[in-house]
Amino acid sequence: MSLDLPIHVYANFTVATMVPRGSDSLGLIPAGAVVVQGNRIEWVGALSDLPLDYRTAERLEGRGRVLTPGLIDCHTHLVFGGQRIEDWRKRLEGVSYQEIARAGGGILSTVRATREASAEALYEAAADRLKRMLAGGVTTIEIKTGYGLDLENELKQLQVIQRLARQSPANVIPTLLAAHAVPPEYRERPGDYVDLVCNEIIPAAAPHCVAVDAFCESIAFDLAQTERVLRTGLEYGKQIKLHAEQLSRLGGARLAARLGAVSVDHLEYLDEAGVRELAAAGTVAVLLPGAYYFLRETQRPPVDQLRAHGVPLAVATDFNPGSSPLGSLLLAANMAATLFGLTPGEALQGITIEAARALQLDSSLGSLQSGKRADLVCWDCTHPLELIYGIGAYPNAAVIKDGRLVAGQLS
Ligand code: DI6
Ligand code: FE
Repeated sequence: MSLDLPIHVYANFTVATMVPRGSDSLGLIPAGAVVVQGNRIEWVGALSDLPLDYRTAERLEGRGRVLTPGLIDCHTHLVFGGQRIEDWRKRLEGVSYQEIARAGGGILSTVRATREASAEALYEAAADRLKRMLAGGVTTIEIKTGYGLDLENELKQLQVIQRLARQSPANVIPTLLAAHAVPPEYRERPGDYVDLVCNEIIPAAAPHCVAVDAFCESIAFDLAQTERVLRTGLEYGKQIKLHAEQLSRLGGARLAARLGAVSVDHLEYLDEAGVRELAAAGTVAVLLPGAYYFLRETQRPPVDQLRAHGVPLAVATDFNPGSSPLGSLLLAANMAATLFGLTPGEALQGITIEAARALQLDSSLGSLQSGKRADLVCWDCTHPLELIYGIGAYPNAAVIKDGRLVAGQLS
């Protein structure tokens, strides 16, 4: 601890530490205090136990308001051109997501718009989305590429993500998703596109991303193609993760778990054998109820089995223009409870500590514990589950990133 950094005591808050204790999944401390020095959390506990050293430090009075860790959105596609209102209209008339994709719409229509857009235009649109999410309490966000699908445009998306990382107070984690769909110029020879991804795009992108992801699905990449992409990601020292079992059961989740994936995401069609493999590998299951809702799916992920086998459950927005134009992580958490059957406590864990685990950042983020980064949100409410219970009706947030106020007001 460096003694010259200023100390702040967040005093008299209802602190949701997100460190579970017995039946209390939120690790709640009523009349709690969090001591922050510089960008680190120094101490967390009941205000009545505050060590003498901190009693004269500057105080921020909570008056019973809720303090949580900064929220973490561990799966988004925030950088894209255009929108997909036309797809949505067709789906409401009964055309399926897969039919639209096979007809050259869907992801490929966003690829066209993203290729046409300048890096500047992509940045401006994504920065605006990110700013709103930050104001809603999201201090860490994973952002994928996947709408470029060639070397130049995947790198263009990564540059935009890196610029967001530099310019936004949020902690931005870039993921390469070049294997999101087969681009039109490779329509008749998808294997050649996988060659391009493995031989050129991953090597060029590796210095600029943390993880490599793919979409294992009938409208995207099969198991063998997915395996090549993930193994190449591993060769380049990247974390791997996978969009798996969203619309059908191809076995992608099992493959990814065996390869050591940090997370597998969606999982509506996962079976119990797959659940066992996730548990054995310690892979996090990332649930994306926004896509389930927006595509009006009916197959729900096997939450009871995942819970019974002890698989960590994270929740994310999957923010993207096609299947989940969802800008609220709190609404994703509400949907995870209402539509998928997570308990409200699990849903809040899913967007804090478990989301940190899905990004392998749980040693420094995701809970209020001494030694972790001082990413906190002060909410204008008195119970932490008010965050999950509301549907688009959220308490004001004062957002603190690395010890500094970056959105809202602390008064
Ligand atoms: N699954 C998803 O939910 C997003 N990508 C994926 O593989 C959707 C992307 C899109 O429809 O634009
Ligand atoms: Fe996704």
